[in-house]
Amino acid sequence: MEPSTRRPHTRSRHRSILRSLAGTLAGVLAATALVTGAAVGAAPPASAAPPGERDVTAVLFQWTWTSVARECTSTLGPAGYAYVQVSPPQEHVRGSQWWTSYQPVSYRIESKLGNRAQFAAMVSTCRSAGVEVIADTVINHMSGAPGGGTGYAGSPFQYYSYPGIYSDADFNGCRRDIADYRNRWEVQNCNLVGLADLATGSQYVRGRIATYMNDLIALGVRGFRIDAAKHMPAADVADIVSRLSDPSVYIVQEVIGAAGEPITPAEYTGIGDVHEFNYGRQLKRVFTGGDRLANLRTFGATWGLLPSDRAGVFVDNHDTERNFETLTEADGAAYTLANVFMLAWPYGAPAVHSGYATNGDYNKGAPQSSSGAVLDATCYTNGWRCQHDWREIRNMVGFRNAAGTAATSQWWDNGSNQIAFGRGDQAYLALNGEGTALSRTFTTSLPAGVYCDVMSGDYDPTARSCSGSTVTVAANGTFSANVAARSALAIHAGAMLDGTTPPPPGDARISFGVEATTQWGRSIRVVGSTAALGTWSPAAGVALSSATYPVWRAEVAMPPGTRVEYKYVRVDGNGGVTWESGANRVATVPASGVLTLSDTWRS
Ligand code: LM2
Ligand code: CA
Repeated sequence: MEPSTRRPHTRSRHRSILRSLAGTLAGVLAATALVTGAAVGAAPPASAAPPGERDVTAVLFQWTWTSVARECTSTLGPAGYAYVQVSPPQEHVRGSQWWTSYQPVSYRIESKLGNRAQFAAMVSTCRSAGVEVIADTVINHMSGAPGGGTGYAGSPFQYYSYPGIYSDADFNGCRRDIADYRNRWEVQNCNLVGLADLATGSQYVRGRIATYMNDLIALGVRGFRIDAAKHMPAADVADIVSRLSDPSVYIVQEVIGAAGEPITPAEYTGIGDVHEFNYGRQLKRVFTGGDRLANLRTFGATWGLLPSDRAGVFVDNHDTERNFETLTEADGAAYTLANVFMLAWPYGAPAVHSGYATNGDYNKGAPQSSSGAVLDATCYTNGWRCQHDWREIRNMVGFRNAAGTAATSQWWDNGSNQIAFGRGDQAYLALNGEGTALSRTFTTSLPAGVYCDVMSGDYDPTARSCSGSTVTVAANGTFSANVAARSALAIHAGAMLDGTTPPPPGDARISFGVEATTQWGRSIRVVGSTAALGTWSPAAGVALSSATYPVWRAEVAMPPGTRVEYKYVRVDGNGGVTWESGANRVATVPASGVLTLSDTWRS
């Protein structure tokens, strides 16, 4: 096999959907206002991008469904992760190695990671926590040579024979291993490391694969990583995806680009996102001294990477942490800082890999009992690394969500390995990749105020407090700080401390805030009796930011002393509007300064 050129992964597509949603939201809202019986107010204002556009995936590699569910509630949802990607859920060959997951023997949802009921419960729990599930799907092949037996859930099988599912004729005729990656036909029709290669050109095989994926959709899955996509012609993948019952699911395809190969990632971008392996490779080069961090100023498509809106990116994944093509968690600060940079930088849809210690053993399966049962993961025990929960990484998810679609601004570097940049007026990162401290007055586009440095501590949105150090941004946007060697400083609008900066006099406003857990793609608006609140028309109301999810918030300036009636509405991905129940809420704009409301959604 050829480690650097096989395994494609993929995830792409939701952002283009979000983007089109952004464009149509105002119009759809205007239309649905009629349907829901709301009074129709003035013409809706041009709508900005909807709040709640989030794109970070946590990859909980080889986690049991029970532990994924728990982690969604305890950590992924509160941190603002949009997705959790789980390991392949179908029945597979028996064995203690992790890679048994990549040798399907049936499409029963019963594997070493849990059974169907546990999978369904996990999806439901994660969705309630605001986290959608991406399933890793292995559809290019079935099990490897030589033989058969019974799969994890008891299904009998033989190489090229999976009773009731596939028989010999459903596999490509090549039957030998891929040897020459410069030969397109061979890469797509022969066996990847001996794995029985499905005839994805066949109608029956396409239909059977789509039936499996649609079963996952019926269980609530909202995205797919398509394993080994490079080993299937793009037309075959496109045909399978066209059969999905929900065309809005997120697709990210594993297509490992490599110099000199005829099959390229770009061939697959019409289907969905494609994993950009050169992203992780370049970050390894830059963060290990092969280039200066200052050159990251232009990192993106001009480096020969895929277009940003088609790229799924990562610092490492389960394969590259084993073949060392990229940084791994064993690389210490370089790894953490590369993840921090990835989450701050507006390129691609980032995935944070979260694995377990292998102690140098490529095959080593996830921590398991003496009888071979994979143990539920508990962070930082039994070798579970939990990169998704490392403070710097976890808190950069909130930074990215707060930054939203803002472009980079105020770039600064020292010509070497100290860099800093903002994301509009929402967020600012200083990253010190050198071995000496960085002491400097930085210039930002942020509003004045006291911010929590979320690299040094956590921001508590309920108490509006910071367990780390704080940074005071002056009215001219500057702040002075010391950034220790090989560390970072990150501040953003979703982690500002209250009451430390007196508002300018006469600046009367209400900070509307409502705690509401929502499914991905949904957003919350406030609508009310005054013009500023859209005079009861949802389309003209005010979109709340999900930066402090599950608390949605937005400030609205209004004449001092005004009595307003208001309600919150939920907007779903199709533009459908759901009003919260009960009587209108009432508040009065203060004489000056901000009135901060902490409401709870009434379902
Ligand atoms: C992928 N992407 O395209 C996955 O990201 C990658 O992890 C998978 O390989 C691969 N494609 C197939 O789905 C892993 C692992 C291999 C392992 C296979 C199948 O990296 O080492 O191969 O899963 O389980 C193993 C043995 C290999 C043997 C093969 C078939 O390591 O020596 O080949 O099973 O029995 C004869
Ligand atoms: Ca193939």
